[in-house]
Amino acid sequence: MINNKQWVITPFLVFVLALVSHSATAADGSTVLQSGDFVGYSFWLISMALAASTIFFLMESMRIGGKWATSLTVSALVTFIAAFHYMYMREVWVSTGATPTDFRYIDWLLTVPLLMIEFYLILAAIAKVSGGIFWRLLIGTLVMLVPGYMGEAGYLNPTLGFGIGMLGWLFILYEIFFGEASKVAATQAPPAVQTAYMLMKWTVTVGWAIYPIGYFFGYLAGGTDMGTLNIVYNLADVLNKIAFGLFIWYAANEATAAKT
Ligand SMILES: *C/C=C(C)/C=C/C=C(C)/C=C/C1=C(C)CCCC1(C)C
Repeated sequence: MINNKQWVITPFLVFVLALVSHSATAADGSTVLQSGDFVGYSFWLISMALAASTIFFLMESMRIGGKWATSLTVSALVTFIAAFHYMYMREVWVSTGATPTDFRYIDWLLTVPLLMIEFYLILAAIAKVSGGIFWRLLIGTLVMLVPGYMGEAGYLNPTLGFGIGMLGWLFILYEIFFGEASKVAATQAPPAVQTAYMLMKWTVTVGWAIYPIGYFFGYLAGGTDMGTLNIVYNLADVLNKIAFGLFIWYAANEATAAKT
């Protein structure tokens, strides 16, 4: 059943996305994707996958609803924000061949805290959890990203920025592997939520490692091929943003079905 809300939101989204992607075909031809530009292809692929995921998560948020509505809406916000940024990044790459580092960090500043909050939200959907989980994960993200940006942009020594950023990431990993969040998940979560938590936790460990590795090769180990680095980042975001949302969707679906 399609309800009123869905009738309003779906055409709105299609309109916004059409508007943004329009700019990708400028009249002078400079921003047209060249045949054989595989990095450019990967930018297109992820932009569209993110846009489609946004519609999916929003529709599912309204269908499943209840205690899971917020987690699914946040998944949609993550893919929506990233879809927008990717459309701009794609243009930067296709028209100049430059790496859109600033856009990536602006995107991360919004999407990474939202991804972290998901750990709190999926636990809050099934148990009573303290706000401490929320705040620790949020602070961990900022400690990871802000010095990382300052190091890449030249406001801070690159090694120092990297080192502080790594501590932020380790702090996050500690919380989700051994901290309060992990204890709530292990003792109170139904099986589907435990599975989702486990998959999300490993995404933050393995999937997220791509970014510090890219930083390391790009800034500390004497430079790397920017084309390859961009493809790797683009594919990593399929796991880190879209699959991450799907893990939550799985938990929402199963936990809701188990009750009815
Ligand atoms: C959707 C985008 C995501 C999940 C981006 C994640 C970014 C990181 C995990 C970045 C991590 C970094 C460090 C751990 C050390 C300092 C350098 C950073 C910022 C690249």
